[in-house]
Amino acid sequence: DSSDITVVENYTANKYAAPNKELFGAAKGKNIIKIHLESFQSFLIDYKLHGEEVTPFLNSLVHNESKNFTYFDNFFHQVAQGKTADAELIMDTSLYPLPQGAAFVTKGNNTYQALPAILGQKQDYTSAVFHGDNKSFWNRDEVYKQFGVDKFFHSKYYDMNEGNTVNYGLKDKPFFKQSIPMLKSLEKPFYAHMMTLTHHHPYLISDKEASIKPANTGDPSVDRYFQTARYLDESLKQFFKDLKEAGLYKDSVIMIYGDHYGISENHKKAMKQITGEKITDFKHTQLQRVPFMIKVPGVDGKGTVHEYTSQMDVMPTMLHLMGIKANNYIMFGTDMFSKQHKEYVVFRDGDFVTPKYTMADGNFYDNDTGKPIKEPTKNMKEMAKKVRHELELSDNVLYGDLLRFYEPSKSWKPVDASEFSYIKKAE
Ligand code: GP9
Ligand code: MN
Repeated sequence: DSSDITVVENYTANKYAAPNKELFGAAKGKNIIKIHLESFQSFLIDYKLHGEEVTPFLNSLVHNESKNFTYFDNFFHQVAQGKTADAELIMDTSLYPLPQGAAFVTKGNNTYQALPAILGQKQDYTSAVFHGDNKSFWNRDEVYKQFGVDKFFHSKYYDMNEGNTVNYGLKDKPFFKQSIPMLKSLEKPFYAHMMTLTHHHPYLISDKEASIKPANTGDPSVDRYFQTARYLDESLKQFFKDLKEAGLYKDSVIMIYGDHYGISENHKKAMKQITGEKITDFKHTQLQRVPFMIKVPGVDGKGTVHEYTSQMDVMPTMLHLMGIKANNYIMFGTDMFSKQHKEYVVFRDGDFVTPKYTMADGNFYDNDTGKPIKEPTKNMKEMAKKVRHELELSDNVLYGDLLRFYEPSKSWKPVDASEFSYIKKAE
């Protein structure tokens, strides 16, 4: 009931990290372009295959050649069975995914206080999602209404002819190309979420479009993983060029993230060849890093930041950049740029990572040596308990639909799902 939300509120209020003064409001009123890198793990960054960089364009952003980007090299995904949908949930609500199923599907009619709705209500942002797949995949066309997403450009908005599609849907190059006029059509300021798709298991690409040879581990999906990553990298390079030509680059926040792993734990043998190291439970957990990088107009990029961060932290970070206090809402993450940012990364199964040690498959490991910690300290055990408690509180929010009972402290109007529709006219 409504008293349960008070317990959650007390917890998140206590975890809150106050904004970094230099950045609070730094991106207020700027367009936000959020770019989803499907199945992209951080080990691809700077990786060389056959003596070549796999993702030269992303590497150039990481190395801050434009002096604009900040890259977090210790950023982790936190998804569970909901995969892409979980990443979307975590980043737009700062709640944990569910232990079973996808909240997008099973809790698609819940009340949310999501980033698109907050930006819409407080700063008159238009929010839009771009994705070349059927609108009902992952129940997006229902849950986006609860999130307050104004426009959803799905498969019906794109030319999905045979040459343009592979695997789940639209190829990334035509996706970005065709998205430009739709992006231009949005009322400003906008919050646009561009969701790529080609770099998705089983990593299908034609010989003609593959510009790097597969790896040669003998594990076909691992071997092709590098080819679709290269294709994604090329599509991004083209998108940046097109954004510049459209006059949408300079004055926009650009945020790039990986949604989850692409190589599951069923490929440990091949991954040993790729990384040169045996894939222990510890190593597997460390491989759950995905890229996170951001450019804020008028703010110098910081290059590479080593703070331990996760998808959960994105929403409070964005709110603070927009000049909106994150403690007005229920959020389990903390602002990545805050001096008080909480440096522990929680996974759905109760495992977690801190800068010094890691819990992997229920066991503690030392990050420096990768060896098990025989006698975990009292602090470590308490941390493990805290992590499970935090997951339980978040689950209570979703299972009990508790945000129905929570009134954000400043001028909040509950989202009315019936005001949104994603049916394309003449569909
Ligand atoms: C489908 C795409 C893939 O629209 O989001 O989802 P995933 O399989 O990665 O969850
Ligand atoms: Mn995905």
